[in-house]
Amino acid sequence: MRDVTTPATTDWRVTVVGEDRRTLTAEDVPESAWATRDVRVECSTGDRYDATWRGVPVGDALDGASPSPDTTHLVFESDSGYASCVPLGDAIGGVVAVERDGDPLADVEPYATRFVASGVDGARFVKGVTEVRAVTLEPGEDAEEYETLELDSPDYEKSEG
Ligand SMILES: Nc1nc2c(c(=O)[nH]1)N[C@H]1C(S)=C(S)[C@@H](COP(=O)(O)O)O[C@H]1N2
Ligand SMILES: [Mo]
Repeated sequence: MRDVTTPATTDWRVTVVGEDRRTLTAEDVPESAWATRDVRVECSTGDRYDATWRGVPVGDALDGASPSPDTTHLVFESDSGYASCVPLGDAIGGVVAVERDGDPLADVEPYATRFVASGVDGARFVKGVTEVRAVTLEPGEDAEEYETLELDSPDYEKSEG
């Protein structure tokens, strides 16, 4: 399905919300701005696999949206409503992946984007990420209140793991 005028990766769009709001698209993020991460996907059921992911570094994506210096967590939200809330320090080294093991996600999965980061459990690797939001939690505030890990679209039925 590729031709010479269309880049390998299918259409995707992710809005990053800090003090500013910035939308990243497949068209305006060049591959030269991508990074590669080897990240294990591990479910609480014990299923796991290792993969090499390429995509937009979370830190770079965030920088463009002028996050508050008080930011403590990032909320990753999918178009299905599934959402995870990850401590900034864990999320910042991750990527909004658009490729896994050399394949555009959109070619092999029903979603085109996915958050992954080392040291974060697989349940928080939101598939079909459409929004990344910087939030500031008060001390003692529960990150899980910002999450919707159960609500799932059947479109995202796991193909493995
Ligand atoms: N949007 C969305 N993302 C999701 C899920 C989901 O149901 N919906 N399941 C999560 C869970 S519980 C796990 S363990 C991993 C599974 O990823 P895999 O399909 O690559 O094994 O995706 C996570 N990301
Ligand atoms: Mo899971």
